[in-house]
Amino acid sequence: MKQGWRWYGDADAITLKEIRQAGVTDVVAALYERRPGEVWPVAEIKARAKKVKDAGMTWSVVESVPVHEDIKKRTGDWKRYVENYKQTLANLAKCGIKTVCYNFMPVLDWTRSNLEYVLPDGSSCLGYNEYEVAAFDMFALRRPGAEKDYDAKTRARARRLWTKYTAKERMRVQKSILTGLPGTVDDLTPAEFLRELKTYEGIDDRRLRENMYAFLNEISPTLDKYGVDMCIHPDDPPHPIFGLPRILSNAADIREMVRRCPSKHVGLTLCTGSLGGSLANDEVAIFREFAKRVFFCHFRNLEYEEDGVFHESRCHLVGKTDLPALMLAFLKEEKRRGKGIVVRPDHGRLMEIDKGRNAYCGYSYGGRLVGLAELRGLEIGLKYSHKGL
Ligand code: DNO
Repeated sequence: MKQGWRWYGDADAITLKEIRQAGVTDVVAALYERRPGEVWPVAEIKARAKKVKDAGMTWSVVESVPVHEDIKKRTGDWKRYVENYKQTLANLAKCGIKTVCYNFMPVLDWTRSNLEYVLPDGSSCLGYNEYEVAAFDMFALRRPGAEKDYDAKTRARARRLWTKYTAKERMRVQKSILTGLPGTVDDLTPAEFLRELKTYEGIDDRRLRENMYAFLNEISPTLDKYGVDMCIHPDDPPHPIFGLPRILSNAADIREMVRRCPSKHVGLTLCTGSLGGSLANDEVAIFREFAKRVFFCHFRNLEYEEDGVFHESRCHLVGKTDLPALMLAFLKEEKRRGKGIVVRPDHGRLMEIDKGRNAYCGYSYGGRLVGLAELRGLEIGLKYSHKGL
């Protein structure tokens, strides 16, 4: 397991020195200051890579090169953005960075309804409650036609919840959804969000899928030429949201992508927490089925209160995903390849030692330090008990 860590560049509250002291060898970063659709210049990539190298590590994975909304919709300037995307990939490859994470979720990236879910010990983590999301959709955003997307039970429960919530709690849900997580491209107001949603009118599930396969096949010659591995980040939550289609949520979606996009460089970021957002997904089975196409991993875990309501686990190894079984399959795949795969501890609790540090939500030092140590311990333990791994 190559130990990875997401670093947000100079704006990050966590320093490269601290990251190195966590045991990290591989830094996961991006040129966050570049807007979606822009070409990433070689000089800027080199400068960032040098900083990481000077700190004793390697910038080996990009998370993310965002896909411009025009590409997802195939409208406006999409052709130019595809060319720019190819140029960015070529530039990254020229600097030796050949693993690129991205997603194909319309408008919103990653969505949570609670960025400060407080655990009994006072630390906090990220949470998701589908009733809060439904309530926000119907009663705060008032998206036209939203009611049609929820069954009677969800509508009733969402209404009860919203009536009970104080203005502060409602605002917490809104901010969690619209200002999103780091890596999200833009923070939106409800009015802007509604406007963005409108631009997806007429783009249904099938259309969005076709657009994604077309995009991947358009960039495939570049991937093949430079040996760049494109690893899509699964949808989170892994189902349609706010009337928007979501097309990479489960094994069937991955299977279809792989079938339609033959380049062996079209693959997956195995994100246990995102796939784990549906009780129907089996993350270990997904890893086993697509092992050859997994180029990067996010490992963490979820604790469910009930279907549709969950928060991140206290321990990266315990919860919805059978992380020990996954790690075993992962180590076997590394052995088969004869080389390591980068894993980053995905998110971590905000603990006492992080308070006042202004760390990005989910991207604390202490929480990820613990997460990475747990993963490393599991790896060592499994290698000890499974000789030859
Ligand atoms: C959240 C992240 C995602 C991820 C993007 C990749 O914490 O895992 O925002 O970076 O979806 O494109």
